[in-house]
Amino acid sequence: MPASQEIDAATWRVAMDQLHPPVGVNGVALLRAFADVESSYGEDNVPRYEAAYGPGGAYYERRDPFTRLLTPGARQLRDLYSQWGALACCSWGPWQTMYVTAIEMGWADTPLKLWHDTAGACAIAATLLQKRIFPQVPNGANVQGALSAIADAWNSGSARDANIPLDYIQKFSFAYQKHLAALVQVHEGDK
Ligand SMILES: [Ca+2]
Repeated sequence: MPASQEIDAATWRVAMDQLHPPVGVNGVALLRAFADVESSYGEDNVPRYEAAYGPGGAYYERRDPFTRLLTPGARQLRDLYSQWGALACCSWGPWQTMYVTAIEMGWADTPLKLWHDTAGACAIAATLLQKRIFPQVPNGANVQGALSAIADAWNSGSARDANIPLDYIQKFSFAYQKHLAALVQVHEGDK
């Protein structure tokens, strides 16, 4: 297990350049809150095996209901599994990003690098938010509505399905407010 990874200023700069959050939402507070909720801010960033992504799991076995052929996603998981075994079915790093998700977001390196390269993992988390999460925020949502949709999409994969992880949304919203307040305090201190 590596030493806990401090998330430094350079890491945030990498991510901030990529983020265009919904109006009224602070991108850095978002990333900090997810790192907080997912791994106690990098203190607890051990890889976690997600059974749904491995042999016998729902994503690994998913087939087209008509043709019975494996879906492209299932084929991709199997390719990664043949290369990395169980490492391909884990979430990694301060943001606990699934390896396959990181690959889809442009990660071109190993699972272990996703664990150890905090700046790289932060950039991938930012890309995930930008490409896959923000587009799920309903038009005209207020800030709390946007935060709820973002937390729902991050945790359950979709903000538009029946699975609404209320505990996670609440925990995330609390962390977001905490990190936002800390950012404002730092900013006020600059004056
Ligand atoms: Ca959902």
